[in-house]
Amino acid sequence: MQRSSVWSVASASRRSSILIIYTGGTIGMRIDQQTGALVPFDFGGIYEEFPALKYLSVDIDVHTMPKLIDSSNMQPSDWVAMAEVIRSNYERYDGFVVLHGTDTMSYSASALSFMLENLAKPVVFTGSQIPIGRLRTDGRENLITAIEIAGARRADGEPMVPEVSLLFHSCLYRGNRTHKMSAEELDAFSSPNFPALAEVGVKISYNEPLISSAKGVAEPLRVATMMNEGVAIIKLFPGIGEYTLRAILAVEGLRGVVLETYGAGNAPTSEWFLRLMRETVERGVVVMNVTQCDNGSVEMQLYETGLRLQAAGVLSGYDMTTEAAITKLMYVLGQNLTLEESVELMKMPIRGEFTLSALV
Ligand code: ASN
Repeated sequence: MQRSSVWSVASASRRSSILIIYTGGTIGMRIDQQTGALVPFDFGGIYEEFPALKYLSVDIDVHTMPKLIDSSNMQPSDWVAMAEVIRSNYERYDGFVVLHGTDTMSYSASALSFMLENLAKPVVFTGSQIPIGRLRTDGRENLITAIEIAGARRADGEPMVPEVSLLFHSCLYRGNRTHKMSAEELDAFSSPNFPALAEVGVKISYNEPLISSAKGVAEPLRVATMMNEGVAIIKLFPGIGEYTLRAILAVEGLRGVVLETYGAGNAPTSEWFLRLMRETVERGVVVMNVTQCDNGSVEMQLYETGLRLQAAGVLSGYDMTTEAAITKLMYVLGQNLTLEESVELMKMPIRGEFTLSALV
């Protein structure tokens, strides 16, 4: 660890200690000089590689996960492993930066937002589109900015962003509001229904009223380690067949479904479809309605096509992303709760994952 007396983090009077949790992804790739192939970068040598980090008012340690993965291989067991690293280092550090592949980063950030109960410290996810070992990498800026945000404090010394967030390009978003929207652009993430928590320009401008406060967190951190994998995402399309849908919904152990519907939460009103939905709900499967649209909220009261779905017992996912809805289902159904308790939790925003004003 290296020290510097240079002050650069907004409103911090003492140095922050940050743990970087490196999970893999493009951000960690550099070119092997001998073979020319992309190989994982050793973040242990972070100060030698990025001397500029010395000018941030933070002390940095790095925890490299035992197996570095392309995030397409991410599994709920990896989320548990990440959450455990945060739990076991929670008292020692002021904030955490998770270096993660971009492909499933929104799923992981959403999952961790639910799994880390009573979180009162920053957990900032970031990654890159171009490997850190390439000249034009976006990883360097993303990494440095994420570290700065994880270490930033408010005027009263409280952490600036004590929640699970995702920093990419020039925006910091609430993690469970994000979606990877581009396979090519450097500005690869969106937060379709919630404003950015901070905008990164010459300065980092925090949107403080939108950011969770650590003040109301009275209980110690608790990590939920059971994620129920008996869940499915079903995207409707004109022509979706009864046998196909029936086969998916008949899967043994199915406990929750995210149904991606049209527009404001609309679905076909054919007899077979609604009967199948009703039967599924009556079997004790929690069915959440989210929209296929890029933004906006489910409002099942708006059209008959939504009302019929509501009458069949399908729950509104309001303006939740699919990523937040599926990981929240895994988290809620992983707790030892009754069906009624699970349904109640799904109907409430528990980590700011949907907008209360959209409730009617
Ligand atoms: N496939 C990579 C990953 O998600 C993509 C990236 O990180 N840009 O790990």
